[in-house]
Amino acid sequence: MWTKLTSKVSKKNIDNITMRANEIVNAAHSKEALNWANKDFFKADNLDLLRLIHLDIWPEIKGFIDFKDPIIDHASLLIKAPGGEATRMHQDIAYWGDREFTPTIFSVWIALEVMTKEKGGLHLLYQNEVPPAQMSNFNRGSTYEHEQINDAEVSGGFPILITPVIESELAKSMQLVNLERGEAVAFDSYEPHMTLKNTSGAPRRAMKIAYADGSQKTQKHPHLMKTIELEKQTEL
Ligand SMILES: O=C(O)CCC(=O)C(=O)O
Ligand SMILES: [Fe+2]
Repeated sequence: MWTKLTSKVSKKNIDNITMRANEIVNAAHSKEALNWANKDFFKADNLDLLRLIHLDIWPEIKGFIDFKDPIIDHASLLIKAPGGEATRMHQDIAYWGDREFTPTIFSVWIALEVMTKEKGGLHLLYQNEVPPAQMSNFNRGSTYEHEQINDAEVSGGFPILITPVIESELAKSMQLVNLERGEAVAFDSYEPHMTLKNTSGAPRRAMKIAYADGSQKTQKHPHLMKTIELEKQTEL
């Protein structure tokens, strides 16, 4: 299940994160280095920006979900280098199965620029779109069969994939989600998704914030922080 958020990230916040993302792109010496930089981007630095971006979207989301202890499970920059490989179809639950007692994690995928197929924009199943008010029904899906592939590089660093027969069936109803700069979609951990190879000649700039209910966390994986902790911080 997924929904396009009505709220958008402000131009000022997108401008700021784009500036910092560009520094990462320029400093990375390889596609692999860029992948790791993406994952670490919001861990120690850039929490000031994460807070501002969170505050742009969270008021809308908060109204529709009922978490006892809202946390940010993780947040990443999602830059796909020019020529960066397709991220083949998967459900995030295949990666996150041991993180929670009951699945609650959902991702907010934010476009830092206009998304196209050629850039490697996000593709989702059109029949799974719901209005934002139905976010309360997130994470009640089921898991398709996945397989682990050996060479993670062939799939943009995502090595657990929906098996080929199911993938080609689902692919018939997958579509690019059209997103302008600052627009975002929220999708739950059962939502099959993929992105194509970036053939645009320029880096694709996106980011995600994965929210969860901390009351369901196992100790298998550290989380970033509680939303109230992030909101409280004034001098990051
Ligand atoms: O942004 C992408 O290319 C794919 C990201 C993805 O699959 C995820 O963040 O779960
Ligand atoms: Fe994913």
